Amino acid sequence: MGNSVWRQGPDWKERDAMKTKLTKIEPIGVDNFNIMLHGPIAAGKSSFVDSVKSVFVDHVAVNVLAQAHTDHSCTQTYSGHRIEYKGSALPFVIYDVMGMEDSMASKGMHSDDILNALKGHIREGYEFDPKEPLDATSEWYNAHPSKNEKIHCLVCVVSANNITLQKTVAQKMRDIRQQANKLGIPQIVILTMPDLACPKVASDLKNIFSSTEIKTKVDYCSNELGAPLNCIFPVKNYHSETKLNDAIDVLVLDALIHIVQAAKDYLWSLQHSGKAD
Ligand SMILES: Nc1nc2c(ncn2[C@@H]2O[C@H](COP(=O)(O)OP(=O)(O)OP(=O)(O)O)[C@@H](O)[C@H]2O)c(=O)[nH]1
Ligand SMILES: [Mg+2]
Repeated sequence: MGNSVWRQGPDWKERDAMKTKLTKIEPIGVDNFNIMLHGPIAAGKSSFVDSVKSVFVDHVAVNVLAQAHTDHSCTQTYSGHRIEYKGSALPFVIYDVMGMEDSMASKGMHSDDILNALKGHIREGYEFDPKEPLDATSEWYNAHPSKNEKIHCLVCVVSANNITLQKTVAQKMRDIRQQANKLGIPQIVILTMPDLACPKVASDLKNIFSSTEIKTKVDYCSNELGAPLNCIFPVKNYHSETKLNDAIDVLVLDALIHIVQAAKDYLWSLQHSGKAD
């Protein structure tokens, strides 16, 4: 393992400034930035929502959403998570979905539902049915979503520990990526569980940008998903910690700032291309 850095990461002392920055990024033409997470099962999607909550509530939000490892998706319901900070709601809502699995027919989320959700067709509270996507005649189907109900940034969550994606899952993720590209929706990749992928990172998270193991995983992710390297952010979620940790917070905030900024750029271009409804 060399000591040279593969990315100039965020400043580890900037936690509070980064939090303030996030409160000040204003949505353009909508009430909130709508962010949607997707990815394989047990990749750390719900843990990321919990980690973001923890950073802002100033204590570790214990296992509100995340579940211990299983072979099927624990998140079943489509729900948006809103976070309060200093008496006001933060300007983003994070939508958590069911994980994707190899055998689409059995347990995982249907790709069509990810597209339905991206376009704002799925109402919050909907229980995903892995056997079939939401039908347009269902009461849960929103046929005419407003721009406030559409997704403004899609975040793909992948575990660095279990990165070798099943071929069908990787293909599904590339398909979704293409569809989102067609809609012009920006995409960010979050690489979770870096602590399980590199002992040097497990002992000190601040080694993350000099870890060759993590760099290899970031490269793999980029190739496999077709995502540019500068759209991939390693994040360590809160999972066993009982106290906040500056380095965990800074990585979570760094990823979140890029997600929200990508959403803002997208909304700006919608407004300036006359496509905003
Ligand atoms: N060591 C470590 N464990 C993590 C990390 N992120 C998540 N986990 C653990 O991984 C497991 C799965 O996390 P979840 O957040 O439930 O994953 P998910 O993607 O929401 O899973 P589904 O909803 O079932 O698709 C939990 O036991 C988490 O505590 C991380 O960065 N490091
Ligand atoms: Mg989940």
